Amino acid sequence: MKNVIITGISGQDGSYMVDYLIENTNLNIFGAVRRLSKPNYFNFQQHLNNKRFNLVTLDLSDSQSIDNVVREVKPDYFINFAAQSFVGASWQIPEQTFDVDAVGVIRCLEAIRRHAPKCRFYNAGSSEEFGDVKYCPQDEKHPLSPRSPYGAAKASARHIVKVYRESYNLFAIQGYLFNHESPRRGEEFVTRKITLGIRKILKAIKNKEPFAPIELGNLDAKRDWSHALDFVDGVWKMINQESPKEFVLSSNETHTVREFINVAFKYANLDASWHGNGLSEELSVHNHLIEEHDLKSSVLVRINPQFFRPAEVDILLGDSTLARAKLGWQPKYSFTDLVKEMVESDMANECQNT
Ligand code: GDR
Repeated sequence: MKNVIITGISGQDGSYMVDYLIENTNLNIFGAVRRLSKPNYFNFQQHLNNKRFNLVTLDLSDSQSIDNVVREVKPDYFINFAAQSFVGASWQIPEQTFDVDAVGVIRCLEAIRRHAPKCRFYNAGSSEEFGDVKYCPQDEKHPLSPRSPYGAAKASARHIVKVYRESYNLFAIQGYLFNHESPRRGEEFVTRKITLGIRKILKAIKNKEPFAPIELGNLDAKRDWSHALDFVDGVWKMINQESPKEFVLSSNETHTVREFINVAFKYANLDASWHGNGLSEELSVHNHLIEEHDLKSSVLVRINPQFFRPAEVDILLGDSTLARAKLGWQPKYSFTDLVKEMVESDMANECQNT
C-alpha cells in the first residue's frame, strides 16, 4: 500500500485532503501536526480511529522532525499544506513567515531527495505571488510580483521547488491556488470573519441584546473565491499527472469583499443597506426590521483602519482554463453556493470550536 504525508491537517486544506484521500483512495495517510500545548484535532477527529490514518509530529521549522518522518514513512506522496497562511499577519511576523513558508519547503525537499527521491511533492502556492497584477485574468504565465512578506515567501518557495525539480529530477510542483474557503476556514480570514460575525449578530437579535458591528478593512479588494473541497480534488489531480506541471486553480470570477458581505447577509435573511463613504461607510439594518424586532443596535458592518494592510493586492482573477483542459478538473461549487454554505454552517453550529 502507498503512503502519503499531509502536513497542516488541523487546518482547512489539510483536513479536507485527509477526508478526500480516505474516501477516494486506499492510501496509508500520515497526517502531520506541529506540537502544540493545546492540540487542535477538531478538523480531523473523525479519522483518529481509522487504521489507514496515522498522526505524526512534524514541524516545518525543524529539519530533524521532517527528516525523521520522511525517512521512516518513505512516502509516495508528500502534500505540504502547512504554512503561516495569513497574509495580514505576515507583516508582523515576516521572519517566521519566511522560515515556515519558504525555508520549510527546502527542508521538505532535502528530506525527500535523501530518503524518498521517487516521492511526488506538492507545495501550496498562492495567487498572492502575483501581487500587483499586470493583467487580468492571471494565468500560469503571469509574472510573480508579491506585495506581502507572505507572497514573497511563497514566490521564493516556487523558485526553490523548480530548482530541486530540475537539479534532482524530483516530481515537485507548486500549484497557483486562488482564494478558497469553507466552513473550516480560519477565523481571521475575511470570509469566515463575516460569517462568524453574522452568527453573533443573529444570536444577539434572538436574545434581544445589543450587538457589535463586524469591523473590517478594505471592502473594495476583489478576490477570486472557490470552495476548498474543489481545490483538494484539483491538487490531487495535479500531483498525479504524468509530468510535473503547475496549474492555476480558480473560479474564474472575481467579487469584492462588499459583494461577499451582501450575499452573506442575504442568506442570513437580514435586510440591510450601505450608507456613507470611505472610512465612514457602514452597513445598517433596514428600518422595518429595527421596529419589527425591537433591535437594540442597527450597524452590522463598519470600517476599522486597523484591518487595512500596508500594501494591498487590489484584484485577483484567475484563469484556470489549463487545469480544466489538462487535468479534467471541474469545480462543483459556485460563489453563491460557497457563501450560502458558510453562512448556514455558522448559523447551525453555535458551539463549534470557535
Ligand atoms: P487573502 O485572504 O489575503 O486574500 O489570502 P483574506 O481573507 O485574509 O483577505 C481577503 C481580502 O479581504 C480584505 N479584508 C480583510 N481581510 C481580513 N483578513 N480581515 C479583515 O478584516 C478584512 N477587511 C478587508 C483583505 O485586505 C484582502 O484584500 C488568502 C489566504 O488563504 C492565503 O494563504 C492564500 O494564499 C490566498 O488567500 C490565495
